[in-house]
Amino acid sequence: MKTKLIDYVENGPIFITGHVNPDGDALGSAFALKLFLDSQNIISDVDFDITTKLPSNLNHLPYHLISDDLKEKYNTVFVFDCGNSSRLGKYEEVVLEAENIVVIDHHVDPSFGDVQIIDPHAASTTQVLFRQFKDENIEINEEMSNCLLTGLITDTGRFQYSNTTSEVFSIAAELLSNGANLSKISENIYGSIEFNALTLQSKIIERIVLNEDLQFAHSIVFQNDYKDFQVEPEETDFLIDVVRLVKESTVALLLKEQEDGSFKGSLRSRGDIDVQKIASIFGGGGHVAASGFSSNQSPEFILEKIEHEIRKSIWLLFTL
Ligand SMILES: [Mn+2]
Repeated sequence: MKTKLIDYVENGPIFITGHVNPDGDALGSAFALKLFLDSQNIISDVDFDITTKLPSNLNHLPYHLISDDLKEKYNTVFVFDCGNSSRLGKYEEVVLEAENIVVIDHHVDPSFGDVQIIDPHAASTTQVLFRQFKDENIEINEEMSNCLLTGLITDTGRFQYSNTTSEVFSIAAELLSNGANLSKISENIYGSIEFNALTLQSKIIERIVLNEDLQFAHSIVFQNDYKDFQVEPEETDFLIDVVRLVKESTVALLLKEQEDGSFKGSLRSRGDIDVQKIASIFGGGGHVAASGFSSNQSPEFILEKIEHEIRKSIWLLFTL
């Protein structure tokens, strides 16, 4: 089996993508590869299933590289940060029909792909891609470094989560030597929130409920809130971070109502409770400390299910 990216780029046309409504890691890794291929005069298209808009706090990334004219068929596709093909959204078919599917990821055991370059212990997909670039002696220029660093920053919660290893810092150091601008990226992602979004945040704080027995904090955003505060839904990814601040909680949940009335849940854990397990009851997934899911059930039903699962986990931890 070939394990070099460069071995696959001859079989065009090439498509680069990642999970639906991509985050800093999916975007950063996809753009880094696109920039490399561009530098080699290798033609490729990059796009994602974006149901709303790309978030403004990641607009230091080269958004202009997204192709607006896609082909019907691609022979080679590169998929980033996507553990399950259903997470490709509208591009699932295009990807699965390709001759070569190269999956680069840090999710546990992606369920598709002819070639999988994966490390579930890596903090970010950009970390996996960085190693791949190094293995293949690919030069990582300033722009590529900014892209790779973005995934590293967002997926480690700006170098704070437990996945922040010494290797993460070594990679970050090398990206900085290559010209990556840490302070500019951090300021754009975390240091500035639109005033309207900040007032919406105060509403979300007001709605936080703490279940002290279960050490579980949760809050909720409704479609009406987006209208009332004139905030675009894609600008609200940071809201879970304020819910997880509650010191008395080990598990945090933010439910976000979708346009069709269903709910998306973001789960965070800072203890021994595996939120990936909890998300999986609703068919969702992610990582031990951060996961997500979608559900057509009512918030009351979702909360009851989650509380039941937390109670079970606590009981299991106690009896171990
Ligand atoms: Mn990721």
